[in-house]
Amino acid sequence: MAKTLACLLLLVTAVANADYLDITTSLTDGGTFGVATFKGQFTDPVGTGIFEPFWRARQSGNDTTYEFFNTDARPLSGDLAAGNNANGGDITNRTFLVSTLLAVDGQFVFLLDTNEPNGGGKDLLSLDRFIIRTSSSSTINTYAGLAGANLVYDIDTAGPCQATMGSAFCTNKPSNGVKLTEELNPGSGKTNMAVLVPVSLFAGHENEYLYLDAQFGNVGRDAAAQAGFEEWSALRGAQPVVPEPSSIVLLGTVLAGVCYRMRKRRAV
Ligand SMILES: [Ca+2]
Ligand SMILES: [Ca+2]
Ligand SMILES: [Ca+2]
Ligand SMILES: [Ca+2]
Repeated sequence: MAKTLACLLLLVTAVANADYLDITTSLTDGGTFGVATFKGQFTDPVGTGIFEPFWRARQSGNDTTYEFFNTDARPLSGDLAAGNNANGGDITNRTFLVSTLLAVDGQFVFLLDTNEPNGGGKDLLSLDRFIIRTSSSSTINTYAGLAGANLVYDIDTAGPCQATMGSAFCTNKPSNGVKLTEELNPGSGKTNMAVLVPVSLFAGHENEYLYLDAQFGNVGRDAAAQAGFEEWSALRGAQPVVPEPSSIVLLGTVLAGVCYRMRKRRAV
Protein backbone atom coordinates (compact mmCIF):
# COMPACT_ATOMS: atom_id res chain seq x y z
CA MET A 1 0.00 0.00 0.00
CA ALA A 2 2.77 2.38 0.99
CA LYS A 3 4.59 1.39 -2.17
CA THR A 4 1.49 2.09 -4.29
CA LEU A 5 1.09 5.49 -2.63
CA ALA A 6 4.75 6.31 -3.23
CA CYS A 7 4.39 5.31 -6.88
CA LEU A 8 1.25 7.43 -7.24
CA LEU A 9 3.00 10.39 -5.63
CA LEU A 10 5.96 9.91 -7.97
CA LEU A 11 3.60 9.75 -10.96
CA VAL A 12 1.71 12.89 -9.87
CA THR A 13 5.01 14.72 -9.35
CA ALA A 14 6.25 13.58 -12.77
CA VAL A 15 3.03 14.75 -14.46
CA ALA A 16 3.08 18.02 -12.55
CA ASN A 17 6.61 18.65 -13.80
CA ALA A 18 5.67 18.05 -17.43
CA ASP A 19 4.28 21.12 -19.14
CA TYR A 20 3.90 22.93 -22.41
CA LEU A 21 5.10 26.50 -22.54
CA ASP A 22 2.47 28.49 -24.44
CA ILE A 23 3.92 31.33 -26.52
CA THR A 24 1.01 31.82 -28.89
CA THR A 25 -0.14 35.22 -27.61
CA SER A 26 2.80 37.57 -28.15
CA LEU A 27 6.32 37.53 -29.61
CA THR A 28 7.56 38.90 -26.29
CA ASP A 29 6.42 35.73 -24.49
CA GLY A 30 8.87 33.16 -23.28
CA GLY A 31 10.07 30.91 -20.51
CA THR A 32 12.55 28.26 -19.48
CA PHE A 33 12.98 24.51 -19.11
CA GLY A 34 16.01 24.16 -16.87
CA VAL A 35 18.88 26.30 -18.14
CA ALA A 36 17.55 26.86 -21.69
CA THR A 37 15.27 29.73 -22.68
CA PHE A 38 12.48 29.44 -25.26
CA LYS A 39 11.04 32.74 -26.51
CA GLY A 40 9.06 34.24 -29.35
CA GLN A 41 11.75 36.52 -30.69
CA PHE A 42 15.47 37.21 -30.62
CA THR A 43 17.44 40.26 -31.66
CA ASP A 44 21.15 39.75 -32.17
CA PRO A 45 22.69 42.58 -30.11
CA VAL A 46 25.96 42.21 -31.98
CA GLY A 47 24.35 42.02 -35.41
CA THR A 48 27.28 40.10 -36.89
CA GLY A 49 25.92 36.58 -36.69
CA ILE A 50 25.22 34.55 -39.80
CA PHE A 51 21.89 32.71 -39.91
CA GLU A 52 21.99 29.53 -41.93
CA PRO A 53 19.35 26.79 -41.91
CA PHE A 54 20.88 23.42 -41.04
CA TRP A 55 17.67 21.46 -40.35
CA ARG A 56 14.74 21.31 -42.78
CA ALA A 57 11.94 18.75 -42.69
CA ARG A 58 8.24 18.14 -42.82
CA GLN A 59 5.66 15.36 -43.04
CA SER A 60 3.37 15.65 -46.05
CA GLY A 61 -0.37 15.86 -45.41
CA ASN A 62 -2.46 17.54 -42.76
CA ASP A 63 -2.57 17.19 -38.97
CA THR A 64 0.53 15.05 -38.69
CA THR A 65 3.39 14.60 -36.27
CA TYR A 66 7.00 14.05 -37.28
CA GLU A 67 10.54 13.90 -35.95
CA PHE A 68 13.86 14.57 -37.66
CA PHE A 69 17.52 15.35 -36.97
CA ASN A 70 20.20 17.05 -39.08
CA THR A 71 23.16 15.11 -40.47
CA ASP A 72 25.85 15.15 -43.17
CA ALA A 73 25.02 11.54 -44.14
CA ARG A 74 24.23 11.26 -47.90
CA PRO A 75 22.01 9.97 -49.24
CA LEU A 76 19.71 10.12 -46.23
CA SER A 77 19.21 6.56 -45.10
CA GLY A 78 18.43 4.63 -41.97
CA ASP A 79 15.65 6.23 -39.91
CA LEU A 80 15.85 9.50 -41.87
CA ALA A 81 14.87 7.94 -45.19
CA ALA A 82 11.39 7.10 -43.94
CA GLY A 83 8.35 9.10 -44.99
CA ASN A 84 8.46 12.53 -46.53
CA ASN A 85 10.96 14.01 -44.11
CA ALA A 86 13.71 13.17 -46.59
CA ASN A 87 12.21 15.48 -49.25
CA GLY A 88 13.90 18.43 -47.63
CA GLY A 89 16.66 16.43 -46.07
CA ASP A 90 18.89 15.96 -49.06
CA ILE A 91 18.89 19.64 -49.89
CA THR A 92 19.36 21.54 -46.67
CA ASN A 93 20.26 19.32 -43.75
CA ARG A 94 23.81 19.25 -42.46
CA THR A 95 25.79 19.36 -39.28
CA PHE A 96 28.64 21.64 -38.21
CA LEU A 97 31.28 21.96 -35.51
CA VAL A 98 30.16 23.40 -32.17
CA SER A 99 33.21 25.72 -32.37
CA THR A 100 31.55 27.62 -35.27
CA LEU A 101 28.60 28.72 -33.10
CA LEU A 102 28.53 32.34 -31.98
CA ALA A 103 28.09 32.99 -28.26
CA VAL A 104 25.76 35.84 -27.34
CA ASP A 105 25.83 36.68 -23.63
CA GLY A 106 27.04 33.16 -22.83
CA GLN A 107 24.31 31.51 -24.92
CA PHE A 108 24.21 29.74 -28.26
CA VAL A 109 21.14 30.77 -30.26
CA PHE A 110 18.91 28.41 -32.27
CA LEU A 111 16.11 29.89 -34.38
CA LEU A 112 12.99 28.14 -35.62
CA ASP A 113 11.03 29.15 -38.71
CA THR A 114 7.78 27.17 -38.70
CA ASN A 115 5.84 26.78 -41.93
CA GLU A 116 2.16 26.46 -41.13
CA PRO A 117 -1.02 27.99 -42.60
CA ASN A 118 -1.86 31.37 -41.12
CA GLY A 119 -5.07 30.93 -39.14
CA GLY A 120 -7.98 28.54 -38.74
CA GLY A 121 -6.26 26.75 -35.88
CA LYS A 122 -3.86 25.19 -38.42
CA ASP A 123 -1.37 27.92 -37.50
CA LEU A 124 -0.77 26.16 -34.17
CA LEU A 125 2.25 23.88 -33.95
CA SER A 126 3.77 22.09 -30.98
CA LEU A 127 7.48 21.46 -30.49
CA ASP A 128 7.43 18.16 -28.62
CA ARG A 129 11.08 17.14 -28.59
CA PHE A 130 14.16 19.36 -28.55
CA ILE A 131 17.32 17.38 -27.95
CA ILE A 132 20.84 18.60 -28.68
CA ARG A 133 23.70 16.11 -28.95
CA THR A 134 27.29 16.26 -30.19
CA SER A 135 29.48 13.61 -31.80
CA SER A 136 32.88 13.22 -33.46
CA SER A 137 30.96 11.69 -36.40
CA SER A 138 29.09 13.97 -38.81
CA THR A 139 27.19 11.16 -40.55
CA ILE A 140 24.93 9.58 -37.90
CA ASN A 141 21.67 8.50 -39.60
CA THR A 142 19.76 6.38 -37.08
CA TYR A 143 18.11 7.26 -33.77
CA ALA A 144 19.99 4.36 -32.18
CA GLY A 145 23.25 5.89 -33.38
CA LEU A 146 22.20 9.32 -32.16
CA ALA A 147 21.33 7.92 -28.72
CA GLY A 148 24.99 6.99 -28.33
CA ALA A 149 26.14 10.58 -28.95
CA ASN A 150 26.96 13.04 -26.17
CA LEU A 151 23.78 14.52 -24.66
CA VAL A 152 23.91 18.32 -24.26
CA TYR A 153 20.28 19.24 -23.59
CA ASP A 154 16.86 17.54 -23.61
CA ILE A 155 13.73 19.65 -23.00
CA ASP A 156 11.94 16.62 -21.52
CA THR A 157 14.51 16.05 -18.77
CA ALA A 158 15.71 19.63 -18.33
CA GLY A 159 13.25 20.65 -15.62
CA PRO A 160 9.74 22.04 -15.21
CA CYS A 161 8.22 24.75 -17.38
CA GLN A 162 8.66 28.28 -16.05
CA ALA A 163 6.79 31.03 -17.91
CA THR A 164 9.03 34.03 -17.30
CA MET A 165 8.28 36.54 -20.08
CA GLY A 166 5.19 38.45 -21.17
CA SER A 167 1.92 36.55 -21.10
CA ALA A 168 3.44 33.10 -21.59
CA PHE A 169 1.94 30.33 -19.48
CA CYS A 170 2.49 26.65 -18.78
CA THR A 171 -0.20 24.00 -19.29
CA ASN A 172 -0.08 20.49 -17.88
CA LYS A 173 0.76 17.83 -20.49
CA PRO A 174 2.25 14.33 -20.40
CA SER A 175 5.68 15.63 -21.41
CA ASN A 176 7.53 18.93 -21.85
CA GLY A 177 7.25 21.03 -25.00
CA VAL A 178 6.32 24.38 -26.49
CA LYS A 179 3.12 25.47 -28.19
CA LEU A 180 3.67 27.89 -31.05
CA THR A 181 1.75 29.72 -33.76
CA GLU A 182 2.75 30.81 -37.26
CA GLU A 183 0.45 33.83 -36.87
CA LEU A 184 2.70 35.90 -34.58
CA ASN A 185 5.36 36.25 -37.29
CA PRO A 186 3.89 34.74 -40.46
CA GLY A 187 5.86 33.92 -43.58
CA SER A 188 8.95 32.06 -44.62
CA GLY A 189 12.30 33.25 -43.32
CA LYS A 190 10.67 34.77 -40.24
CA THR A 191 11.62 33.52 -36.79
CA ASN A 192 8.76 31.95 -34.82
CA MET A 193 10.87 31.01 -31.80
CA ALA A 194 14.41 31.37 -30.44
CA VAL A 195 16.07 28.87 -28.11
CA LEU A 196 19.01 30.05 -26.01
CA VAL A 197 21.27 27.27 -24.72
CA PRO A 198 24.16 28.05 -22.32
CA VAL A 199 27.61 27.70 -23.91
CA SER A 200 28.81 25.97 -20.73
CA LEU A 201 26.75 22.85 -21.58
CA PHE A 202 29.06 22.25 -24.57
CA ALA A 203 32.33 22.38 -22.57
CA GLY A 204 34.84 19.81 -23.83
CA HIS A 205 32.78 19.15 -26.98
CA GLU A 206 33.71 22.22 -29.04
CA ASN A 207 35.33 20.12 -31.76
CA GLU A 208 32.34 17.82 -32.20
CA TYR A 209 29.44 17.99 -34.64
CA LEU A 210 26.05 19.27 -33.50
CA TYR A 211 22.81 17.33 -33.87
CA LEU A 212 19.32 18.69 -33.20
CA ASP A 213 16.58 16.09 -32.78
CA ALA A 214 13.21 17.87 -32.95
CA GLN A 215 9.65 16.57 -33.03
CA PHE A 216 6.59 18.59 -34.04
CA GLY A 217 2.81 18.29 -33.95
CA ASN A 218 2.22 15.78 -31.20
CA VAL A 219 0.73 17.63 -28.21
CA GLY A 220 -2.77 16.34 -27.64
CA ARG A 221 -3.24 16.68 -31.41
CA ASP A 222 -4.48 20.28 -30.99
CA ALA A 223 -1.34 21.80 -32.50
CA ALA A 224 -0.60 19.33 -35.28
CA ALA A 225 1.83 19.83 -38.16
CA GLN A 226 0.84 20.86 -41.67
CA ALA A 227 3.00 20.03 -44.68
CA GLY A 228 5.21 23.13 -45.05
CA PHE A 229 8.88 22.63 -44.16
CA GLU A 230 10.02 23.69 -40.71
CA GLU A 231 13.58 25.07 -40.57
CA TRP A 232 16.12 25.52 -37.78
CA SER A 233 19.10 27.81 -38.07
CA ALA A 234 21.82 28.66 -35.58
CA LEU A 235 23.62 31.91 -34.97
CA ARG A 236 27.15 31.20 -36.10
CA GLY A 237 30.34 33.20 -36.00
CA ALA A 238 33.54 31.64 -37.28
CA GLN A 239 32.96 30.50 -40.85
CA PRO A 240 35.38 28.40 -42.92
CA VAL A 241 37.99 30.73 -44.41
CA VAL A 242 37.72 30.91 -48.21
CA PRO A 243 40.61 32.77 -49.89
CA GLU A 244 39.48 35.95 -51.61
CA PRO A 245 40.01 36.18 -55.40
CA SER A 246 42.77 38.77 -54.94
CA SER A 247 44.71 36.47 -52.58
CA ILE A 248 44.24 33.55 -55.00
CA VAL A 249 45.74 35.70 -57.81
CA LEU A 250 48.59 36.71 -55.49
CA LEU A 251 49.20 33.06 -54.51
CA GLY A 252 49.16 32.10 -58.21
CA THR A 253 51.73 34.79 -59.04
CA VAL A 254 54.03 33.66 -56.21
CA LEU A 255 53.72 29.98 -57.27
CA ALA A 256 54.38 30.88 -60.92
CA GLY A 257 57.51 32.74 -59.82
CA VAL A 258 58.75 29.77 -57.77
CA CYS A 259 58.13 27.37 -60.70
CA TYR A 260 59.93 29.69 -63.11
CA ARG A 261 62.97 29.87 -60.81
CA MET A 262 62.97 26.05 -60.34
CA ARG A 263 62.80 25.52 -64.12
CA LYS A 264 65.56 28.07 -64.69
CA ARG A 265 67.76 26.43 -62.03
CA ARG A 266 67.18 22.98 -63.59
CA ALA A 267 68.02 24.36 -67.06
CA VAL A 268 71.37 25.71 -65.81
CA1 LIG B 1 7.39 30.98 -40.44
CA1 LIG C 1 -0.69 23.26 -37.33
CA1 LIG D 1 8.13 16.27 -24.92
CA1 LIG E 1 4.83 22.52 -41.13
